[in-house]
Amino acid sequence: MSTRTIPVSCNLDCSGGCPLLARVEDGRITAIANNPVGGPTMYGCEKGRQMARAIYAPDRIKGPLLRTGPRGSGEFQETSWPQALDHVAERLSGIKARYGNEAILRLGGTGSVRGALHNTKSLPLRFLNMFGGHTETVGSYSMGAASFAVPYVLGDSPAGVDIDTLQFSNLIVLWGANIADTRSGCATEARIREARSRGVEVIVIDPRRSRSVKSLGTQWIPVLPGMDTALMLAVLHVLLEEALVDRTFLQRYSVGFDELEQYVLGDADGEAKTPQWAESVCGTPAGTIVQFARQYGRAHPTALIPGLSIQRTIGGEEASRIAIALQVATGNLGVLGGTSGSPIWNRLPGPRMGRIEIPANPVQDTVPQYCWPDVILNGKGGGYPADIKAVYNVGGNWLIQGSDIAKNMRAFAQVEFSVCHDSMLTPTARHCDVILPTTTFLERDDIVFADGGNYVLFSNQAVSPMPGAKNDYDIFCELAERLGFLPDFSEGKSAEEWLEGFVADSEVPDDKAFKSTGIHLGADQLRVGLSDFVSDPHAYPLSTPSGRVEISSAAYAETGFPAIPEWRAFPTTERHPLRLITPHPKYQVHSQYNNIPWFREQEDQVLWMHPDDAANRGIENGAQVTVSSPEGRMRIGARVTEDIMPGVVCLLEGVWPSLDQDGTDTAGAANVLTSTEPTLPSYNSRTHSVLVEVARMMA
Ligand SMILES: Nc1nc2c(c(=O)[nH]1)N[C@H]1C(S)=C(S)[C@@H](COP(=O)(O)OP(=O)(O)OC[C@H]3O[C@@H](n4cnc5c(=O)[nH]c(N)nc54)[C@H](O)[C@@H]3O)O[C@H]1N2
Ligand SMILES: Nc1nc2c(c(=O)[nH]1)N[C@H]1C(S)=C(S)[C@@H](COP(=O)(O)OP(=O)(O)OC[C@H]3O[C@@H](n4cnc5c(=O)[nH]c(N)nc54)[C@H](O)[C@@H]3O)O[C@H]1N2
Ligand SMILES: [Mo]
Repeated sequence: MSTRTIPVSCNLDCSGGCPLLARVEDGRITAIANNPVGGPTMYGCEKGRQMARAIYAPDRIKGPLLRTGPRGSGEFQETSWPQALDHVAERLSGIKARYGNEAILRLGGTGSVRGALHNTKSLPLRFLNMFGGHTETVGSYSMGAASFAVPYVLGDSPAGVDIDTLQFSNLIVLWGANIADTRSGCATEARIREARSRGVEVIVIDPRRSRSVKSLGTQWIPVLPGMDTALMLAVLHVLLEEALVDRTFLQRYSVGFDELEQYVLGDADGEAKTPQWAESVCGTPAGTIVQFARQYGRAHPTALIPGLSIQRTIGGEEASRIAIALQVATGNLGVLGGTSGSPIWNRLPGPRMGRIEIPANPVQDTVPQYCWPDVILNGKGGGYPADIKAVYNVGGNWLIQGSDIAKNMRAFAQVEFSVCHDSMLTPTARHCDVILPTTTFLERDDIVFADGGNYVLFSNQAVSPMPGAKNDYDIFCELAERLGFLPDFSEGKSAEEWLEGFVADSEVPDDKAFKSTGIHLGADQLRVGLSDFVSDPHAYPLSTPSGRVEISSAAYAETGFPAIPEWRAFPTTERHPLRLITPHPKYQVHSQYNNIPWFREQEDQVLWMHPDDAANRGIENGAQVTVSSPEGRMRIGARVTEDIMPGVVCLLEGVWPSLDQDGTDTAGAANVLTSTEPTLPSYNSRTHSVLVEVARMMA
């Protein structure tokens, strides 16, 4: 029997590549463990360690499929690779000839998004742009509102910190961040635990008592979803009243605080943003706000770590802006142990390394990602730049991960042609015309980037591709050959040659060591973004119009929203008096692995509900309930628990739906309830601003 231990990396979309070791016996993965090479703080989680269950899952697609029944029926016939590829090439050429390249919409991208080569975003972009272009979506499900708003405040300087700098924090505030589940880098949880063991206070601000509160033993401050801006205004009110604002810091590094101050004090609109005011808006007790603000104002440095959740709301743009203002007002931006406050708080460039290039898209017009089904359904008549006729989906399951599943199904039904690369027959794949089965990332070599950390990983191929599956790269090469642009697409290189070229074009000194250890660590692990600006704002100005942090932004005001971050109301209605949040599952990345029993069984899919809300509706723990929103309906079991605030209900995202005849979901697929109406002005996701009603099911 041959046994090998192979350095690999997780390539899932949870903000970090984690260094792992795969044990391979007789060509089969038998175990996956942490790779100790990254030191004790860098470790993976069960999603990576149990990944073999996904690789060997019986429902891996075993060969190309052509649809035979109605879309979504699941009726397909198996076909050969040459036939499937001929068919795709022919249909794409036909669409291009009849309607132009803008009629092709690219969907997906996050499946394997950290790879230098086998990247489910870069490869289809390279392919489609070389084919003559396509309609591209802009913004993102993850952090669209923040990506839009933060540059108005900070310009384009990387505003992240290396996670190891948390060793120097005196207070850590997880503002809508649930690190125990969502990871946000492979060392984040370890660094927070380490801080706890030093006696540092960690505070979680969240509508629910999340696993982070429980497993990290932190303080929990409840807040109604989407109301973080209001809560932050009240925190500022206390800081101002108690002279805990760092005026020197503000003056040196920012513009526009006086305008925000007037708004906080109520000079601007007659309403002081006091803790009492905030209590009525946010559901957070006024006394708790005062206590928290004092603690925050006095502890220095404070790492304010916003989750991306706070900007996946109506007004998420403002939450992103005011969180930065708080860190400036308390002198915590750009200092060791602090953060910028941006929800994109951990992104700094990693080690220099080559990667597959994306040529410019000849089709200039773009459409908002969050509204892709509206683009398909309404086209030019609805004010969008193109009439979409074809969908090219690689590494995405947006039929169910996009908001409003019923609308997404209508959109898929309307296109003339759709193709999907995936390893599993996802609900999105079931609605496509052609499915091309792909490898998963342990079936190929790749270089894997972390989102923020100063390291890069070499993930060695652990096993041969599963029967019938091909790498996305090879699929695109074969299509490019049929369409006449293979020499441009592949540049005559094999996958191995691409990877060798990337390493040659990198700062990695020894490619053998890189492959055999699986990691290259950059020299400095304690980088603080914006520290040069803080050391000398004249020598290192920001790229904002003023060169400083723009707490008030004239450029932002041109979007039609106020120059300063103001709170936005999102009132409940009589029909839908509860607020639904749909956080990310611990044991899945989104919808990935939901079809695999072990992962699905780690956590019950139930609706969390506060005892008061349950009692008002005659609902007992474990009862079956219906959840309804303007978009759809679901039947599900209720968990009655004090772990969630009154007025809020919670359902994990990522479940594959099971729809009744009338469209009611019985599996717990969150997006039957959500809406594609975006937050403005960024046109991005608001999946944490959803109103629903819950009712007991009659026996
Ligand atoms: N295990 C796992 N890890 C993941 C992912 C995954 O699917 N599974 N997905 C990855 C991806 S792509 C992303 S974008 C990130 C997402 O990272 P986040 O957006 O931070 O994750 P969420 O789970 O949506 O929310 C985090 C916490 O915020 C709370 N919350 C919800 N709404 C609000 C609000 O309005 N205000 C406040 N203060 N709190 C709120 C939720 O209850 C939850 O506990 O996670 C990444 N990590
Ligand atoms: N209600 C609600 N909805 C949400 C969210 C929420 O918080 N609440 N979060 C949103 C967020 S932040 C995000 S990022 C999106 C994510 O939504 P999606 O991008 O749809 O994410 P996944 O479900 O992970 O789907 C990725 C797909 O890629 C496939 N895949 C993996 N590796 C490869 C590969 O190498 N090649 C190919 N071809 N395919 C591969 C997987 O099998 C899977 O089907 O969901 C969003 N949807
Ligand atoms: Mo995301």
